[in-house]
Amino acid sequence: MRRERQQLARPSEKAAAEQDRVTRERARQRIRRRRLGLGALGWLVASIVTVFSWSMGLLDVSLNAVITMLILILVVQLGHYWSIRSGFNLRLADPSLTMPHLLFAAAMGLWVISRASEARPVLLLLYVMVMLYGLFGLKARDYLALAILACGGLGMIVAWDISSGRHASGIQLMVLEWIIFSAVMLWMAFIGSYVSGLRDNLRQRNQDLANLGRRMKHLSEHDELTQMPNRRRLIEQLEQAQDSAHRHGIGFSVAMFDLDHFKQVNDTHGHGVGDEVLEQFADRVRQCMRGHDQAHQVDESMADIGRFGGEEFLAILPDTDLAGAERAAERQLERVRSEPFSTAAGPVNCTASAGVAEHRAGESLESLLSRADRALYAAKTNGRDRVATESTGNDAE
Ligand SMILES: Nc1nc2c(ncn2[C@@H]2O[C@H](COP(=O)(O)OP(=O)(O)OP(=O)(O)O)[C@@H](O)[C@H]2O)c(=O)[nH]1
Ligand SMILES: [Mg+2]
Repeated sequence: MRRERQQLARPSEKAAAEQDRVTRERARQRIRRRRLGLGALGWLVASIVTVFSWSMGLLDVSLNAVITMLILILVVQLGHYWSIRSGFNLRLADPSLTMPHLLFAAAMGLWVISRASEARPVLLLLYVMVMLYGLFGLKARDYLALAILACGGLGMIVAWDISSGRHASGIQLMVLEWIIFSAVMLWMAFIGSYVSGLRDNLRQRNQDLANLGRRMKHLSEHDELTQMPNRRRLIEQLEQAQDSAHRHGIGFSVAMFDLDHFKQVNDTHGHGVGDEVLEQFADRVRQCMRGHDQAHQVDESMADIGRFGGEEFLAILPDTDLAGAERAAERQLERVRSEPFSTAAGPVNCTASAGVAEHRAGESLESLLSRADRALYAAKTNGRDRVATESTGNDAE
């Protein structure tokens, strides 16, 4: 029960990353559905033109063949729609299914063109229109392969027409058609590779921007010297702990640490050595908070600790009462005094004091922090290198 409540209070980073991935995948699926709708519109136009050409006697095919073609197109479109809707496409190497879609379009287009006579030049334009669909979805290499396939396919049709004596009167025209079609296809492959380059650049920039955003967020929330959460982040974490206390009844305590006579360390050894002591102090309290299982545990609770100010550190201990917080703080101080800090100026002895306070229901953060601060002051006035609570402070006064 205790663990479950902690999960509620602070969803793990893994779950947040998974949620992020799911949101991104959903957005991609929406784009795929939109592109499928656009493609379906292209198919509709191509089908209407094909049926119209057939009704005018410009296609050498039977009614059954036309109906079969239309049914096939419909089935493929519905299948494509279903695979995106059900998420089946996500199991495939290319979830957008652009290449299979275009291969199908190429097969259909070549078949219609092979059955056309005078209407062939016009129908070739339709073929180009269908190929445009791949411009935004295919990699440059795939697009070039598709263009070569289309040129080769049309070349075979032309060669077959010539060898079989069909359209014998217009051989030059057919060859010219093929050359122009090939030129257009290759030109589109070139444009496709350019667009693909632009897309890659855009993706890379988005990625860089997202990384930069993450880096900025990290910098704005962490202290440069110790890499610990800074005051701003600690305040956010305190607000979360307060919210959790309000909503789920999970109380928390805070422990404020301050190095003793740290000014002397700076004055005696210099600011650089002072920085080294601060860094090592941060490492020690971090390790100490982690406990044995590397899960940031204090007694059974998850703890946050960060640099609250110059040489002042704050630990937030969820689900921990005053006595538990005192014990945790004692352990920290024990670890700090256990051995000197190893610095460029040699070993430096430095202790710390701590003031702890337990959050009271409905209490503001200002009030909680000022109670912890008063307790810290009491620890200092009572001789330093010790833990104090607010009541210790009263005793001292
Ligand atoms: N090296 C270094 N020193 C810092 C940093 N931030 C604050 N300080 C120093 O910390 C010292 C704090 O001094 P005081 O507030 O007088 O406290 P103290 O000497 O630790 O004495 P008590 O806390 O009362 O035991 C000052 O000398 C600050 O310059 C920092 O990032 N690096
Ligand atoms: Mg100090």
